[in-house]
Amino acid sequence: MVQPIHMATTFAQQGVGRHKGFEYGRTGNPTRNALEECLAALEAARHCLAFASGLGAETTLMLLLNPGDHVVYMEDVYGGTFRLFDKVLKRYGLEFTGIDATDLDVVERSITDRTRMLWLESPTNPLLRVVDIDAVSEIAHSRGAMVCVDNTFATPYLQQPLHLGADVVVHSATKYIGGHSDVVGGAIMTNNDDLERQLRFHQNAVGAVPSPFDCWLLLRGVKTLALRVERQSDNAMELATALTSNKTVKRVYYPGLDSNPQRGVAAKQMRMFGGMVSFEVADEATAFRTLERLKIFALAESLGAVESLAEHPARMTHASIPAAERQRSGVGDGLIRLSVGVEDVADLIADLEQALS
Ligand code: P1T
Repeated sequence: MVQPIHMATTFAQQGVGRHKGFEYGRTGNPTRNALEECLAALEAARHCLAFASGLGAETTLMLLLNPGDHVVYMEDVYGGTFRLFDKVLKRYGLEFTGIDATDLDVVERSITDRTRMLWLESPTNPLLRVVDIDAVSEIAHSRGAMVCVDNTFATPYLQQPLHLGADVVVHSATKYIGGHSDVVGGAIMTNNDDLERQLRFHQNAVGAVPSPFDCWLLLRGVKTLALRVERQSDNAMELATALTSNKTVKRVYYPGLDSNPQRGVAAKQMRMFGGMVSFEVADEATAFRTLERLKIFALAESLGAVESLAEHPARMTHASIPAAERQRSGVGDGLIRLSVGVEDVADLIADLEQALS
């Protein structure tokens, strides 16, 4: 019932090149294989490759591209993803254009002859905007570009982008897949055999692989994914609704609210609306004061675990995005992001209300 943790870094061979599937720990490991099989099944994918972190997975995927290739990305993405594109990969000749991918005309216009990939997050971090994965994939494919969806916020339980037309899915497994704030990990899923061969080569060549113990923790955590995410989604829906009637709150971002313009797309492609909620207060000082007053929500980066967390994107998770760009994509100084946990929702609402009072 429980996968062993195979710590071996190397495996004895019966003759040179004759072995039972494993040679060297970076190349392959039985615990990692078990994790990859499990995560592939969750995304209903033919292939999964596990990595040491979400960014390790993203970097390895992007190294499949060549200098001069163009990537169009949804402008509202995790700050670390933006930093990887802007500060690292641009130096290797890749070109990036950030767009509002909720507008299909903008998607159409942003694709050039050199566009190889569209990079989507849905729901996005931190504004929970929802991109129509099916519609964007159709446009991208008609122009010869592939679609990668960072499915971290939705989880494979709520949304399966490969079924919606995407070519590749990436995850920060650190979040909902692990679920307990005790392991950093990443994953890539695809149904494309050729892409899998290239990724498998790069996984070994680049070496951003997870430890056997980390694979074991992810296997353990993911057993309760559905239970956790259902509870978190229920809690988030109630909490977002309560926030809409709080007078200190200027705006609530949650795809499940009737007032959300993307609710229809979210309902079409997601089972529930997820455990992340963001909201705006008047300014940075009010946001800081609110965050410091919270008692049940911990003030911390990251998300997706059983414990509720709150953070300030502009100064924390998205601080690596230049202020002007941040403001343009709507991540203001009064924005607070919540990762809603599995606690009693009445306690969570009471905590927010006392902090906002
Ligand atoms: O932290 P890491 O496992 O490397 O994953 C990076 C990453 C990728 N994609 C999304 C959507 C993410 O949210 C993250 C990491 N995000 C946080 C740490 C955060 O607090 O938003």
